Amino acid sequence: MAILDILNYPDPRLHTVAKPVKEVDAALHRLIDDMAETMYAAPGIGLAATQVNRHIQLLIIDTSETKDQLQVFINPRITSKDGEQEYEEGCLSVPGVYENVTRAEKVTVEALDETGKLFTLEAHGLLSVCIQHEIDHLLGKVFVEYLSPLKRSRIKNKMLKHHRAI
Ligand code: QAP
Ligand code: CO
Repeated sequence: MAILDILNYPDPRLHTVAKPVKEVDAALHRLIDDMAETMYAAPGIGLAATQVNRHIQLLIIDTSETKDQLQVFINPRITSKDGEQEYEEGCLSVPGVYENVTRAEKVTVEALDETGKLFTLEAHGLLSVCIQHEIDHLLGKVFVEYLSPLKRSRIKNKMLKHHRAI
């Protein structure tokens, strides 16, 4: 396993639209393992392949307290959304920034698991937010794009300054 580099906002590669996964093979399993190690080390609760500069429709989530319930979503598709909730989101690609975002309360998602088997999941609360946040990454969208232009530009400047300091 290996820890992968995470792209930091405002890296333009975060706006790449991911392509569907064609085959669930050994190379994909290797990427899933590396992404899991990267997410747990951060620590984070969700990571999309886009964030590690791999532009395929793959994301992983673990919202458990015990950090031992990895959920893998390959070629995920939201088939229904319901209600509204506001949640203070963060992102491994925007370190140190936490802002409220309004999203659907409930989502139904269809995806392949790590064995290539199709499953359907109905998610609420944090898991629902996380699924929507990570699917946005696969569409080239970062959560700060839901904020006002002023807030977004402040965050952009903060990130750029931070990088210059390293
Ligand atoms: C997305 O985000 C998410 O700023 C996953 O310094 C977040 O794992 C969905 C993290 C909240 C729903 C609610 C962020 C770690 C992790 C940071 C993450 C940081 C260190 C973010
Ligand atoms: Co994110």
